[in-house]
Amino acid sequence: MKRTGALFLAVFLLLSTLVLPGRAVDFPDVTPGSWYEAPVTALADAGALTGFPDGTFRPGATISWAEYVTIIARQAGLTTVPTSTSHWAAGYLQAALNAGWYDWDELPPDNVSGWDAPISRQLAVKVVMKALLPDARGNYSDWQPRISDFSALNGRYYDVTFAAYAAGVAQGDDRGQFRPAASLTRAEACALIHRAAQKANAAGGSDPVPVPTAPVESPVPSPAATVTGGVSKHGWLHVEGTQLTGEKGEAVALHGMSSHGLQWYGQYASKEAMAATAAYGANVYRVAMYTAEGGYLSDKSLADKAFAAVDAAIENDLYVILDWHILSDGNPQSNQEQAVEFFDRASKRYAQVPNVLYEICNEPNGGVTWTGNVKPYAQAVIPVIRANSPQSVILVGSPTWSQDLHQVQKSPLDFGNVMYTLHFYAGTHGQWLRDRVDAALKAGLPVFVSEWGTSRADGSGGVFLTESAQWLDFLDSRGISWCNWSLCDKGETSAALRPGAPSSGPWSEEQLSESGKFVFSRF
Ligand code: DCB
Repeated sequence: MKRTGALFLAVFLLLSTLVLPGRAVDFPDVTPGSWYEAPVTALADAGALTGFPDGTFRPGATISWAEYVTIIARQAGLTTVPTSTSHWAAGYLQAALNAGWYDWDELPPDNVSGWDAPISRQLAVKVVMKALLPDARGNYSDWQPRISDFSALNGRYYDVTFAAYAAGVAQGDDRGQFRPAASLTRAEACALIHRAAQKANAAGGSDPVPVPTAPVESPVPSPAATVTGGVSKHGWLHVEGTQLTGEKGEAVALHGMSSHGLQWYGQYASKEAMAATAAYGANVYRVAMYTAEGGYLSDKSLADKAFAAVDAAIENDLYVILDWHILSDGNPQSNQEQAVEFFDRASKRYAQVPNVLYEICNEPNGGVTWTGNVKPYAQAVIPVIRANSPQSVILVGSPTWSQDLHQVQKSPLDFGNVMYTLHFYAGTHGQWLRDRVDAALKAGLPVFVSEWGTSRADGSGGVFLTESAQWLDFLDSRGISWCNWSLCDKGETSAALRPGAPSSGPWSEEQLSESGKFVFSRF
């Protein structure tokens, strides 16, 4: 009896996934004439969704990650890949991850219970756009003002959200809200996916889009015979006017790589990896010590990794930036005590060492202001560093992921040897941000680009080498220092190395990504 039951169920499930061409699947709980009837029917007819074993669709139920990604994967014709996980959607989820529809820190592959949890709207939009309309674009100035709860949107999803609005795939509710962190119902998800599928069909693969492509040849310079590095040449740095300056009064611009998160890609912060960048002409390395996201706050031993990386840079005669990498913890004040403690320890350890620059807050974001949050934080942390290491140069971020120099300008800090960081991603930030840099310089703010990428602001997309070259020419003409995000082999376009590249350089041309070749040629 039990067996027959199981067999019956198996046959039933099999039948329920088989869709006869041209025949609409009738779900008893899909209301005829409702706003979601057409999308649900179309996706069911296309074989992208099957409903539940009892024949229902459950339009009002919240959709999970697994359900959502599976529908899109079927719609897009993605082939499952074998995995060792027994979850029913594992093959599709792994394939979607491999295809870059989402990132492993958004849905960890080892957190199977998360697969059955609701997917948020911002992630739902990301997945459907990456899968069906990867080339769509929308811009900040058009769409930011039309999203009434824009401040709730995680910056990682700006680009993809603007693209979805511009393509007519995403739309706000009747109050203009996107509600990025909320879940979606199964009916809403189908409507979203169906709209994207229609747009994708309309685009029809017919147009070989004449994208203004970047220069294809990215010259790989041969590593210099002698590595001169920087510190033995320029000694202790200081700031004169807006210019970073060496011991003998010479203008200095630092160029080099930033690590990715040490908790994930610490192996690329090796002495050999840094030496390889120095051989291409780099004279600085940035050590990105995340605070949240599995970083220092939850694992204090990350400080030792960071110090080991700083030591490796010193051995390479490189300047080195010790970066308190706040990101999802957008307000630096939330962990000010830990920052004070960390920088006290670090600046005691490196008190006599001219190599080290301190970056006290990577990217404040999420509704913080300069005068209300970042400035008071800096006023608390800087004196602690100065007490131990009076000469060191200190880098300070600003709101909106270190883009808001115009706020800083109205109320700069009263300390010498401080520079303000400006971060940009060439596929997202253009002339308007360069104009902001010029205005800041004019107002007397020393600017340091401690992080920039050849990709869009989420670390992927592109690469945008033409735009990157424009930015670097701009920085060069103003003597501004920079570090590129990032020296690692993650499968994202901003990474300088291709997946699988060894942690110790030098790397072959095949092991460098498009971005890596370009950036190394610009040291
Ligand atoms: C910055 C962060 C940096 C982030 C890069 C690219 O964030 F400082 O940590 O790196 O820019 O987004 C990315 C990695 C991913 C990783 C992710 C989360 O490349 O592999 O999964 O961090 O740890 C920015 C910069 C600018 C903007 C938004 C972000 N912006 N952001 O202008 O909207 O949301 O992360």
